[in-house]
This record gives sequence, C-alpha cells and structure tokens, in this order.
Amino acid sequence: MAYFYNEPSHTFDEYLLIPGYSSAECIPANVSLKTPVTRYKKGEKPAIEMNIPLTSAIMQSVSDDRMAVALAKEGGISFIYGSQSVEAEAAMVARAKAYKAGFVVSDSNIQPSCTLGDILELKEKTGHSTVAVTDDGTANGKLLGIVTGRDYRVSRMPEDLPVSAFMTPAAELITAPRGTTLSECNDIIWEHKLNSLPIVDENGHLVYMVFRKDYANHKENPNELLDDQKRYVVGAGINTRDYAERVPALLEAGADILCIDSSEGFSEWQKRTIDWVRARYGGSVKIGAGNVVDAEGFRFLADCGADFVKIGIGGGSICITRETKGIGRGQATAVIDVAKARDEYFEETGIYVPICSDGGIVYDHHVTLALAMGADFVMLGRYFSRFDESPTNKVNVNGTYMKEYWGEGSNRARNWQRYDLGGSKKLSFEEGVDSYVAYAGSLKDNVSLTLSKVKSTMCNCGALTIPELQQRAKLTLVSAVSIKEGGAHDVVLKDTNMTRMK
Ligand code: RVP
Repeated sequence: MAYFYNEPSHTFDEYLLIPGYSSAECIPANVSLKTPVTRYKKGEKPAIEMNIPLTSAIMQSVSDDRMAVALAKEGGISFIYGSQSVEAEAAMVARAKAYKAGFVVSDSNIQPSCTLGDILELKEKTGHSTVAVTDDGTANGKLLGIVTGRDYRVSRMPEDLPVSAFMTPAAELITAPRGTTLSECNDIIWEHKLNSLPIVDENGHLVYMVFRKDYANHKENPNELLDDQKRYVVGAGINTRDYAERVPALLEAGADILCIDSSEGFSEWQKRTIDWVRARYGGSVKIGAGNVVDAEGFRFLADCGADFVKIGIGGGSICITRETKGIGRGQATAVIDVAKARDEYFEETGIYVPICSDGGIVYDHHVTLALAMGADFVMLGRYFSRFDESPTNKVNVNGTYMKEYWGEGSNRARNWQRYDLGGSKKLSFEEGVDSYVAYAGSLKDNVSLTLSKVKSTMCNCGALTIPELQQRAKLTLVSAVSIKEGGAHDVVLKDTNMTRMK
C-alpha cells in the first residue's frame, strides 16, 4: 500500500514567529547574515560562505552576468542560467569574473567621423553622456578622444558637425595605464578634478573607463563577495546531460560554484553527474544538487557528495508542476523535514551539508521564516526578476511598468534538460508559465530593505546570527482566520491601489 503522510504539507504563509527575549545587544547593526554554502567537516570552515543568505535562480529571466555582479556586490551569489549553449553560458561567467569593481568596459563609443547627431542618438540609447571616441568605434579601439556634455551646445552647433571637430582629443586627455589600481585612479580623478578616467594599454587602446561616481558606489558595498583574486564570486547552472562539455568550459571561464538545475533531484542522473565531477576534479570543484523535498532525497544527495542541497518542488511563482504532474510539497514542510535530516546527518557523520530553500518566497518575511525553519540560504526567482539588473525587458502594461518573467519549464524557455528523465531531447509538456511582475527598481535598494526586515525580526527572536535564529526560533502554525487578522482589516484603505511587500 502507498505511504500516506499524517500531516498536510504547509507553506510559509501558514507560519508565524513568536518573539523571544531580546537583550540590549540585539540590534540590527549587530546582526551577521553570514552563512555557509558548501559542505564542511565539524570544526572546519566551509570553502564558500556568503555574506547574505540570498542566491538568484538559475533562470533565463533572472540570472545573467549583470545580475551576478549586482548580487555579488551585496554579498550573495547568482547562478547563471544553463539553458543556453555552453559557449554563451561560459561567456557570461567570464564577463562577470572579468568585471572589476569601478572599472567599466565603455558602452558608449563612436568613431571620429560620426556626427553630433550620432552622439545625441547614442546618448538617448545608453543614457550616458560620456562617449569614448575610438578609431573603430568599439570599446577597445585606439582612444582618439572623449566627448562629454560639456563639449557641445545643441542650440549653437549643426547636427552634422563631425565628432573630431568638438571632442577633447587624446593628446589633451589625462589617462592611466592598464594595471593602475582603483585607489590610484581615484587619486588621479581627484587631483585633476575629472569625472572620468580612461585606462589605456601600451598601444593606446581603451581598456576601461573609471568614473568618479562609481568609486563612491564601490565604497558603499561592505558586504561584497570576492574570490581570493578580488573578483566577484559567480555560480553557474549545469544539467545532467552535457556536463562533460559544460563543466570544463564553466570552470575555465572562472565559475566558483556549480549547481545541477533540475526540477526533481532524487535521481540516478544527479548521482552520475556528481560522480563525474568528483572523479575528474575531486573535492576542489563545488557543486550543489537538487531539488528534493524530503529527508530521503536529502540523504541521497548528501551521500552522493553534493556540496549543498536545494529544496523545493512546485512552489515557484511561475511553476505549474503540481498542477500538471501532481508532485511536490508545501515549501515550509519540505524545508523543516530536510533541515531535520541535515542536522541528523551532521550528528552521524560530522559533515554539515548546507540546504537552500528554492522558490515560493513571496514576502520578505518568508526569507526569515525559511532561515528559522533551518534553511542556510534561499534561492529566489520572481524577487530578482523585478529589478533593473534582471535580463528581461521592462514594459509598460496599462500604465504600469512591468518586467517579464518566465519559467524554465515554459514554452518560452524550453529548458527540457531541467525536466529530463532520460527520454527524448525535448520538453513534452509545459511545467511553467510566461508572466509579468511589477517592476521594482534597483537590486541594491530592494535587497537592503528586505535584509533590514530580516535583521529586525531576528532581533525580535533574540538572534544575532542565522545559526542562533535556527536554534532559538519559535514557530507557530496559524489558522486561516488568523491569517486575515495579520493584514490590514476592518478599515477602509485610503490607497486601494497600494501594493505592499509585507
Ligand atoms: P520563485 O522565486 O517563486 O519565482 O521560484 C523560482 C524557482 O522556481 C526557481 O529557482 C526554480 O526552482 C523554479 N522554477 C523555475 N522554472 C520553473 C518552471 O518553469 N516550472 N520553476
């Protein structure tokens, strides 16, 4: 006879935290959100930790190189999507790794024979007023001059005036050689009262631009997550089919950590993939696996050698797996069950395997709940898709700005490897939808607001670290009626259009 669970499975919205004692020490400024990402032995330190417990989903509409840089700046990790060619994914990883905080590959470039009209058009397109003039009009051509808003007056100059007639020529520019450090660049910028400083190689070719305003930004990222060469830490998704080609290319490009991207990870395919990685690279290559929703699935992947285990089936905002296939589990119950298994595994073996709650985070406080239930970190898709840094289009729908967001199992993404069970190489039926989400602005502003709420609740629970939260949290299931009590009720809201993140 089939096995029946006695309890229904629950999701985050059905739980609340009960405050614990908060001492005077318990203030948000004292909270550390540092968390392990990879397995480690008792008494040792994990090879990779994050400064904040957030990762971005392995999805076309969420994680590219731009997202990877933006999230690493805040202290988390993006897993660049694998549902693209090996070359394209490796190129994204390489770009994120090549990104040097404060050093920008110029995106506004023009040839000297172009006109003032072309400059205005370019400015309209990129939104940037500093344009590099190079011999071939590319970001790495020979630097011939710079045009800024101070070099022209639209009302006094004809639009067909060539750029060479009003640019500041290279001979009059202050530049710095490749290899100059960011702080040296900053000194030059201040000494000469510049807004931007071109970095050139020994042949006079443009390599980077350093902008005065970016230096200030860089100083504002105390949590940034860097590797030992001071490059941003970047993750990448892989599948259980083409790992023999994909993994070497991603590592060559500089990926710090991999994750098998699969809707259902309790399978021989995952074991084969991890075995292949271990046989070829030993423990030096870090690889997460998943997704699972119970203790058995966790133990299987932990025994296979996964560096972390991802939890969640069917809880994603764009996911219709539960409707189409009838599999899955309420995300809160899945996290609680797997967290218990992770702790038992640690007791038994002395090996701590971090777990990641993936999907279904709707409100900021769901992050705190997931951590309190035992997750070491969370993975979010919808959340990050709403920001400027996600790879999708920002569109105006009936007067409101939206970003596009689609599932990996949708017809749009057609990521068949994620749903593959060793059959034909195609997506047989959809397990995801194509959608819009409300545009929410910059990642930095939103992440800082979310984490300030997380820290505040942690203080209410008397916890200054995530492990303390996991030990001290008191959680209660709530009734359907008391959920209603939790929102604004029995009042007439003044702003009925107001959308809130609780
Ligand atoms: P959410 O954050 O709720 O948007 O969920 C994101 C998660 O949903 C992803 O990390 C992934 O596990 C899952 N996903 C991605 N595509 C699909 C699908 O098409 N069904 N599901």
